[in-house]
Amino acid sequence: LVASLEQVDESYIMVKPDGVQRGFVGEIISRFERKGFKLKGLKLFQCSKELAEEHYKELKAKPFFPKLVDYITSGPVVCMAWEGVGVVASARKLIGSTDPLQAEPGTIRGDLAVQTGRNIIHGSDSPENGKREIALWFNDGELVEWNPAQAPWLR
Ligand code: FUP
Repeated sequence: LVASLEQVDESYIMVKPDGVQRGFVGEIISRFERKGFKLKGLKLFQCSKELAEEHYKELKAKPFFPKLVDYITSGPVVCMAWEGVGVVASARKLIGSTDPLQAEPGTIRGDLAVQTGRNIIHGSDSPENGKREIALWFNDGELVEWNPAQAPWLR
């Protein structure tokens, strides 16, 4: 086995309320599994206004901030922690541009969404924010360290 010199990162990925309600949870999880990333945490969760405001605190001054908080708290979200080489940048490619009309076909937003304010999925924008957001959305004990290579089922 060749040791990878690449950075192993963590990304916080979240299916937003519209993605959950439209039935895209399975498809979104599947895209990350197929790419080759490792799931470390997963839950369905109704988020509070306070948590939504903390998650998006860098956008607090934006005119769309109150609507964004209303949107994220409007129903359950699916919270995920994914690990892998370059997962933060790679997830953003899989997800596509913030504005789904600019997102390329083949990306999650490009295939499944229309409006920026209803863009079905969140992905961390830096490895630092990946760590920050996973710590914000998950409690200790909700994240699992495991090694898929040790699974004997396919051998
Ligand atoms: P992204 O990293 O692609 O999620 O994009 P941003 O962090 O720039 O924006 C976070 C969320 O704010 C977007 F997913 C949707 C919302 N948003 C708006 O509603 N209007 C805007 O003009 C920009 C962002």
